[in-house]
Amino acid sequence: MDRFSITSALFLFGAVLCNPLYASASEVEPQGVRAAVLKAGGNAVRTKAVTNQLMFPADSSFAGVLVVTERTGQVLAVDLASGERADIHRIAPTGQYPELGLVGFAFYPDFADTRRVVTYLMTKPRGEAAQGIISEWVLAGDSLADLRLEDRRELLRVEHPQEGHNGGQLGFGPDGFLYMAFGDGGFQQDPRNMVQKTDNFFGAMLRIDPRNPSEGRPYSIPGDNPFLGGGHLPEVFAWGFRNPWRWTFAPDGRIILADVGQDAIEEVNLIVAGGNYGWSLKEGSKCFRPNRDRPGSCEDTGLIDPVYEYKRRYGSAIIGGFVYEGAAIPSLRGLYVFADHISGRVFALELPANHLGRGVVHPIGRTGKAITTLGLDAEREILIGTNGGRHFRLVPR
Ligand SMILES: [Ca+2]
Repeated sequence: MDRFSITSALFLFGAVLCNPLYASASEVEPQGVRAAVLKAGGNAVRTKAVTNQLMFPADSSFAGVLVVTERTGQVLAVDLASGERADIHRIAPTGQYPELGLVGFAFYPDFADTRRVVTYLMTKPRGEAAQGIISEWVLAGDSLADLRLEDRRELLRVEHPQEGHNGGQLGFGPDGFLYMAFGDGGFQQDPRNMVQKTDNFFGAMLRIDPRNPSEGRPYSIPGDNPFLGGGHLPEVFAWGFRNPWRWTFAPDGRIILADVGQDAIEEVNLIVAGGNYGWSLKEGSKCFRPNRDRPGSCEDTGLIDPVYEYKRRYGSAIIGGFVYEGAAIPSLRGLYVFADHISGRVFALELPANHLGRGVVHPIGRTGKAITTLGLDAEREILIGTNGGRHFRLVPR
């Protein structure tokens, strides 16, 4: 499977809403020693088809309503109780490349008072360069049928040399600041070496304060961002990523970021302020292109390796997930659940004490599905989105 094909699958989340009837539930077959332990503990898992209690890739719900975004630029709201759904917004066609589309959505922490949300749109208007646009909106309306995005305020616009590897997740941290992570902008090899240059946002996680515009920007730079004194752009919080396809805040506030590899290694990283996570000098813990900038060497001083990485035997495109906080599968509590798009495997990771440690993975099993994203329902149970729009919940066997 071509590595770009993952991206064609990443934006089909909303299709589930148009196809509420699904095939029967599909079993996850536990593999590996720990999976047997999980099973022995009475907590073996399987996947159960769900209809439309979904939120991909939105991070939050409000008043029982979930928001779903699609690659077509459509934003939908779904009433969890009734299954009723409504269009909130539809952005103009975004272009043909499969990684384009509405790839991120997040509620402000004070959404209940302000009704504000943010979106990340990747688009390529005809005759123009591809561009990533971060916008703030007000979600107006009182009933499902009335909901609509309005009063757009543009926070950030980044022109891309190519259309791929855009990341997509947006989220507010426990500190109230807005975080976002971009990929290297494509295509393979990071051909312009954009990530290790410090004059752009490619391959970087940003941290901004959109509530307080300042210095001519529609946002301000938090006073403790790591590069205020130089070394990178002041918005940058961490860098060195290839294509961070989904990251999350752990319950303890740590940032867990899954970075899709190119040739050999998929990785899970614990993000620290100012950290350089290596691409494309390294792919995972291995030197990838040691000679581009430093001929004859594999100098990787200061680069942070993943806390967990896996090779092609186990999959070819990581799908980041969440630390499990649900109640249905007690043995997964506190573990970071993630998946692989190509192999269909689902894993649970015991995170190490810090970003320099190594996690211990427990294979949960193979789903036989082309997993495109993971989500949470209102009870913080794990949802699995798959190519073609089918979605499943991870449940006890
Ligand atoms: Ca890395």
